[in-house]
Amino acid sequence: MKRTFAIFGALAAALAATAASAADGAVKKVDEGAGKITLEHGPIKNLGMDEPMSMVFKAADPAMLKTVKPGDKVTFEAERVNGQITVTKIKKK
Ligand SMILES: [Cu+2]
Repeated sequence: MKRTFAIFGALAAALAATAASAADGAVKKVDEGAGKITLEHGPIKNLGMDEPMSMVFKAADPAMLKTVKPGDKVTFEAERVNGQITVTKIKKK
């Protein structure tokens, strides 16, 4: 029983460490056909990106690409999903 709790605690700590944190960005390009979005973004701590850059992200849900357009300033969350850097949440500022 004690062992079960120790494993659960370690798992909770691991999940907390990889939890997505919100990042700021600007939409450069939206490719609905490919389900991808290009964002110019600030630091994304959970992905180890400390420098601002412009890059392509996969959209977790293609529907989210209809909510933003090039030029929009956004806040978003991104995570590595099956090896692909994926936007899991995006919101126009
Ligand atoms: Cu990046």
